[in-house]
Amino acid sequence: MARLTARTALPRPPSLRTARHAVRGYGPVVPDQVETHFTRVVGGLLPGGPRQPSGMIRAGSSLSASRCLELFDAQLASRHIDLAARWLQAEGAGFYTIGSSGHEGNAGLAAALRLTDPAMLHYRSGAFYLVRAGEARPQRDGVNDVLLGLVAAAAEPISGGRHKVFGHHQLNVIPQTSTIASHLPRALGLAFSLARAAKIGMSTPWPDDAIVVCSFGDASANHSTAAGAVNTASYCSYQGLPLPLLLACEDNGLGVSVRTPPGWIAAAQSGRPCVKYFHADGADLAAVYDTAVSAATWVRERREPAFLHLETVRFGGHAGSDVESAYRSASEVAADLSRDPLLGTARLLVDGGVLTPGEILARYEASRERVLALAAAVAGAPRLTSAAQVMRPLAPRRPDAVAADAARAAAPSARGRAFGRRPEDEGPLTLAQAINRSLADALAARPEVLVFGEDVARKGGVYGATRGLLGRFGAGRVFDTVLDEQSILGVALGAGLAGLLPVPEIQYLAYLHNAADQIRGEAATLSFFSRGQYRNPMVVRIAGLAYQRGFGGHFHNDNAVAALRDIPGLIIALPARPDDAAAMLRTCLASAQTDGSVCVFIEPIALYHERDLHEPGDDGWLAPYDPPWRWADTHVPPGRARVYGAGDDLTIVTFGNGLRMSLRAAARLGSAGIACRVVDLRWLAPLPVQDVLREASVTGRVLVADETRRTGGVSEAIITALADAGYAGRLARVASEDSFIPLGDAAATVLLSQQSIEAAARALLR
Ligand SMILES: Cc1ncc(C[n+]2csc(CCOP(=O)(O)OP(=O)(O)O)c2C)c(N)n1
Repeated sequence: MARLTARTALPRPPSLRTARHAVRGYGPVVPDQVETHFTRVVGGLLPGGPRQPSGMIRAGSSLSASRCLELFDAQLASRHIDLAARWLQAEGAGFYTIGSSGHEGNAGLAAALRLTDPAMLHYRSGAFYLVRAGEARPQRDGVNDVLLGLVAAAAEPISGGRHKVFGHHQLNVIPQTSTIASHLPRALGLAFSLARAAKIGMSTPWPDDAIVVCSFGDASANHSTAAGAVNTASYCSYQGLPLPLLLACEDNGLGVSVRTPPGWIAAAQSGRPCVKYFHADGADLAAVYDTAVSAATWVRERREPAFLHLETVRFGGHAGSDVESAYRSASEVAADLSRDPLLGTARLLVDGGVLTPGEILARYEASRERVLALAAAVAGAPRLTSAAQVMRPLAPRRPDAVAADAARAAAPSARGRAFGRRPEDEGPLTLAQAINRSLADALAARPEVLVFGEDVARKGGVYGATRGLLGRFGAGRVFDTVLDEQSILGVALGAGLAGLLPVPEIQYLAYLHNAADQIRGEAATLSFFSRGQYRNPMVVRIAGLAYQRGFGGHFHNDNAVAALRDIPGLIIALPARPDDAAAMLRTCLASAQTDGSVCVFIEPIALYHERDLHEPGDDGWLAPYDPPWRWADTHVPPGRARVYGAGDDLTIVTFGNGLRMSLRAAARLGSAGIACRVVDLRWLAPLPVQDVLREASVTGRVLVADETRRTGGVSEAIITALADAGYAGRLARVASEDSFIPLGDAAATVLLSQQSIEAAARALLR
């Protein structure tokens, strides 16, 4: 205690904010209750007996004394990083204080795994990260990595100052967002994909016997995202699908202030089919290590999932800002002190004759000094200072490479096997047929493509868009999934990470919404938070929009795209015509494969089987399928519109079903002497702003015909883009109502129609 008191009197540097480099002394770091308890109890320990002859830390354990000492060092450093985090924040130099104190038993989990086992870590898995860093060759100083994260330094190795995460490419630690449990579907998907890649003869960045580890908290285990992922792991394993996934729940009994009912995690997780449950006391490093070795061996050898339940405590509240005394009594907090994992390891080391109590305290003190000195050294590290710097890794784009890749087809012999009759010889196709043939071409040309979703394989899709693909390409590449959109997207996230090219299907646009975070929070952020070191290419096909005849109701006729449109970096394709669909699907696949893009491909259901444009039987909505030798010429880059007609009176800007209605309206308006040009956006992101501006300025009269909702719909963006660019001509819009879509004929009352487009056009020209 005397030493701690003395340290608080060390001279304070002039100001950490200006101290860019290492400082010789540092400001007061006041010992807290946990530290005081630790030093007092260790100081009172009696020296232990002789070392185990086996070299292990205690009889019956497989944890060696030397490894235990290494892990103790990681635990000490992790504890002191938490201290440093609060100190840095108090000094105005740090931005993150959620710590790992009380959870340091997870060092034993890290030690039970291999460096090459991909890990997605809970934000309290600090000791795990430090152990991993120590295993790299050459060794990394994981402490520095984490400290750089706390101060949002641009030099931080994974996110480059964009977020405080545990992650490092060399360490196979994939960074996670702060959305609890959102990483479990990805972990599930990666485990699935490691096995699936082997089955279809593809390699991944990880060894064949790698296992995926994913840690999370006890409150997080209740989140539907976690529950869904665990259920899907169980569901897959139950069917005999290999799924090398180790789920590690770090159970401290609290989710911020809310108590997890005692025994809940064991009760909820121990009886799941085909998910083996393991339990260990997180304060007992040897027990954690031994149990984790058993769990990892189980997963590795059997390729079956396991749930490792580590009981821990949480010291220091949820975060630095959390006033724990508001919801926990002092005696309750004090009762946890005896379960301090550092104390547990100190006892192991003393009892095992490895260190004396004095040596433990000296080690503790040395670790403290080292971590705080490193913290002082990073306190002034340069941060990101411009939007350009921040956004650089958001969505890298290489248009030329994408164009080249989009023109890549399978060899004629492989195409011959994929198609009985070549699609270019079939004559004009519908939208659904064009998508189907394009998917077949993609499966033939790109061995890493997987096509999956609800009902996509045996049934061939609700609308037949994937019909016949299972038979031609096999169940390894075309498969039905469990009915859980989060898991479907999770499989895509993991498959992309594993180097595959997933093409998941969301059966209806309305059903994207309960899983949108897997695109918004997971897929779209990975490149951003890893400076492009990790990416999850994917092309998510979504059947959507309204106007289905005889098949109504909101959920099958959803026209809400706002939840997608504001996701940074997302590519949103919305083809209306068969030829565009084929070319744009190729673009999306190439963009995903080349740039790692996250692409959403919205397919207008009502146009899937449409044949006609103006008159029944005119076949005006069909289009022939381009043979591969034309793909380079017909390439459609993201963000390029298509223009129909060259009328000088009015520019109609539209997309999707609105295109067909607008072309019909334009024909009628033309008969009345109003000459229109119709712009099909084709891409909702990036929006073809330049094309719209060009076509708008020709006529000086713009009507936006938007089948999405008036509020949050696409027309808002078009009109804003025109205003931003200084467009001074006449401007109007007609959109669907801010309503859900009712069943039956009533749907027409709230939707954009050909009549409303025509009427708005006439009004604009009046
Ligand atoms: C989806 C989501 N909801 C809410 C939050 C806010 N939040 C952050 S941590 C947390 C508690 C998590 O508790 P637990 O999973 O037990 O982990 P612990 O912090 O106790 O280690 C909450 C509610 C969040 N990050 N994500």
